[in-house]
Amino acid sequence: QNLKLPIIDVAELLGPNRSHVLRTIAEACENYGFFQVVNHGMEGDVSRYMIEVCKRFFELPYEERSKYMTSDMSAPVRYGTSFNQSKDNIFCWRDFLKLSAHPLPDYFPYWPSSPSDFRSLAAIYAKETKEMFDLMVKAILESLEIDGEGDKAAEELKEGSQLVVVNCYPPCPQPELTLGMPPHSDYGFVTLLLQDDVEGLQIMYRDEWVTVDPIPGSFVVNVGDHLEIFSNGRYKSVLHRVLVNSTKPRISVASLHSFPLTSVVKPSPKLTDEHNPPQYMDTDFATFLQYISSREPKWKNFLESRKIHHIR
Ligand code: AKG
Repeated sequence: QNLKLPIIDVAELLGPNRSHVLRTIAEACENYGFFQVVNHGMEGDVSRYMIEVCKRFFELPYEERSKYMTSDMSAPVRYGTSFNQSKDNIFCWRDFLKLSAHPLPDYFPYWPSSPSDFRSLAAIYAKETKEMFDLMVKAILESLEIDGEGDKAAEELKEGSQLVVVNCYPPCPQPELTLGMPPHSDYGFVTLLLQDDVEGLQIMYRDEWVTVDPIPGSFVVNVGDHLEIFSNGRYKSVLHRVLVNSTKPRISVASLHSFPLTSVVKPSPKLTDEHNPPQYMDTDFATFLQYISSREPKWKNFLESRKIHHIR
């Protein structure tokens, strides 16, 4: 079953219809945890070149790619196929390349220098997705109607972290036996996902897995764990997974944006009171790292572990 996600037209968001678009954003974040953006301002060439140069990265000889393999979660560049290759019994049917991207000058020198145009194309892409994030986050926070609290969070998020995750899913001879990525929600505030024209992304909607129709040139935007916590559960960080197929390779590029790694993430005081107590414990990056390094399987939902169960 395929799902058409709510579509947000950024040109319209910036025009006289802003309040109507903000309501659509709020409803999408409440009901789907996902929406797609079009007319977002990124030139088609920037996204096309990014996908194309990433394809070439994954075609490099293994010796070249494996230079970036590491189990150090805080390394500025990580290449791999699994959460922890040396420990995990089951691998996903994907290769990934993770690039820390903000502030760009701090990380850029560590990015792969092969293919020779990789760094420059990925840098343009990272910079433009960061700009798109700043714009989307302003709108998402405005849609929560929390005034100054939203502005404060937007300022903090401007200096937050950005991780660009490139996923390569090769064709799989027996796709029904595996997944490109197991069910997970995204750690972070918001993810902006670019996919090529091959479908594969599925989201949990009304207790069923549904496939998201790729719209060429669009971005899929999804609520991350930080936003669910910050909105005290109003906006949903929804489980998603990736299917693979037997004929076509697929590339996707996820840009994950979070509060700064040192921030403590908590429900906005504007969204809690005596009738609506906080639904989540305060959370920081160290808690997340501890969680993923201490449990098997790693993709179990981190957010569940942060929920407060009030006794009525
Ligand atoms: C992720 O990188 O966290 C994803 O969920 C990727 C989704 C996709 O490949 O469509």
